[in-house]
Formats: sequence, structure tokens, C-alpha cells
Amino acid sequence: MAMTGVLRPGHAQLRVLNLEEGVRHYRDVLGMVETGRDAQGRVYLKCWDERDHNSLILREADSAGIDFFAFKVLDKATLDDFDEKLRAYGLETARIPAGELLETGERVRFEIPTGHQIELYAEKTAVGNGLQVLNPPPWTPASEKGVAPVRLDHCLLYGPNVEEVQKIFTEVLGFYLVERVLTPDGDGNAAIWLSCSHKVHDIAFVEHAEPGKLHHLSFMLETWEEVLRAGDILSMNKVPLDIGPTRHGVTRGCTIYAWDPSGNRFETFMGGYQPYPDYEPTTWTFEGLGVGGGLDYPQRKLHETFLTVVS
Ligand code: M3P
Ligand code: FE
Repeated sequence: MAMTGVLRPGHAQLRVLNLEEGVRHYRDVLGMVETGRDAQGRVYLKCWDERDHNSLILREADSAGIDFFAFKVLDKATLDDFDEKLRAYGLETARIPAGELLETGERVRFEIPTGHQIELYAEKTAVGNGLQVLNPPPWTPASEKGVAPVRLDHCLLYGPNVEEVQKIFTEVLGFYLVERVLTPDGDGNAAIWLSCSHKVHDIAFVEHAEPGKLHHLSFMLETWEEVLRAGDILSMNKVPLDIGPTRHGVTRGCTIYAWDPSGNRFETFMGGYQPYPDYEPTTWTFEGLGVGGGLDYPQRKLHETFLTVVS
């Protein structure tokens, strides 16, 4: 499909209880590349195959969770256009100057009704993926270090008013609904998976009373063998696993959910399918999330932590 408007998830800023412990987890166990530290003490990382300067920013704080999640848009004109459309829709936006995040251009930030801060930006320094662009090899030693996901792929956020958030993402930002889980009474959506691309989701939401919560940040691998290898590496490093390795019925992703040292859940996954905006969204009943295998297709059970543990 033509790629205009919102291109992809670009960065997430995560709160960790102990910075160096967080760095050890994301850099040494997950295998991300540390690309910088700023005057506030924040640490910047990227996955090996990402080309822009950073996709994960760690900030030490008293509580775990997510400060903001950002999408890269096509160019400056697109950024200005979205800013105008968000305001016309009735949302307040703020402009955060270029350079407030290292190697990152001006950002447009707004709060959505689930209580999350979402950002758009058009510019971030391209530092490359360690491969030359002329006749490159397929991988480098950096791509074999730790779990070594290729990119930050999506996040799942928990908060109230998911119906309003769906409208903002679909009517203003150009996303489309790929899958959903109905509420127990079948009247509304308990969960939605939204795409701005050809991916099965770029962001997802679950209806939840408490605003602004993070369910997981997700990192993409390319094969099922790599997901199993991730399970080995996480276990060798005593990283607590939540679910998996298994397959979600929802999105068909093959997955592991686990917790970082601060209690932020992260996912390493592969697969899914390639949806288009004209596809009819796949619908799961609330019961189907559990016994229908939506969450865990082989086991067909609703792991209790899925609905209760967030950061
Ligand atoms: C993902 C994913 C559920 C599926 C979640 C899906 C809640 O996290 O990456 O595909 O059933
Ligand atoms: Fe996920």
C-alpha cells in the first residue's frame, strides 16, 4: 500500500525503577544498541535493524510505565497537517521543540481519552543499521547479540474510552481496525488492534478503568526459532516470563510475554498476517479471547495476568 501520513511506531519512553538495571536488560539481554545519553540522564536505544537514532528511551522514575508513544510521519507538512486536524477534532496539542529528545525533530504531543500521551514527529537522524546501503550483507555480528529483535513493532495500552480513541486513530490519523474483542455483553469493544500500515497492528488498546497504563511494548523477530531462542535467553538471564512461547489467535502472532526488571511487560514475537484497509475486521467474542484461543490459541485459556497486570 502507499505509505503516506503516519509511517510507523517511532519511539516509546519507558519509566524504569533503576536505570542501569533497565539498560542491562534492554541492551545486554534484549540486545538493543545503546545510541546515547542526555543531560537529564535518559538512555537511548534502538533495535539493530532500525535506521533512525532511537526507538526506546529509558527514564529512571519512582514508578514503572510509559511516558509517551510516538509515530513517525512522512514529512514536516504532514506533521503540520495532523496538528491542525487534531485541533479541529477538538484535541489539545503541544509542540515540543527539536532536540528535546536526542537527534529527534519537533514533536506534536496530545493526550488521548485513554490517558496516554501520543506523539507525532517527522524527523530523526538516520544512523543506519550497521550495514552499508550498497551491496549489503544480510546481517552483522550486532544482529546476533542477545534476543536481537529487528524493530520496536507496536504497543498495547490499557485505559478508559477506547471507543473515542478508535475514532481519533481512524478518523484523524488514518489508521484502520484490523481485529477487535467484544465486551462480555457484546455491545462494544473490549479491545482493538489498529494498523497504519500493512502490519497486523501498530497500536492496540484494551478498555480498562485506570488511565494511562502500559500492557506491553513489542519487539519483532523474524522466525519462530528466534522466538524459542528468545525464550532460552530470557530464561538464562532469569527474566520472568508471563505467557508463552505460544501463538495468539488474535493477530496470529507467535509470542512470548515477559517482564523487565521494573515490571514493564514486553513482548518478543514473530508472524501475524498482512491486512489491507478494505478487509472486514476480525471479531472475537469476549469468551473467544479465552476458550476460543484469542489470547493463547494452543492452550485456549485466558491467563489471568492478561487482564490484571499492567504498569
Ligand atoms: C498481541 C500481538 C490477544 C492478543 C494480543 C496480541 C490479547 O500482543 O502482538 O499480536 O489476544
Ligand atoms: Fe503484542
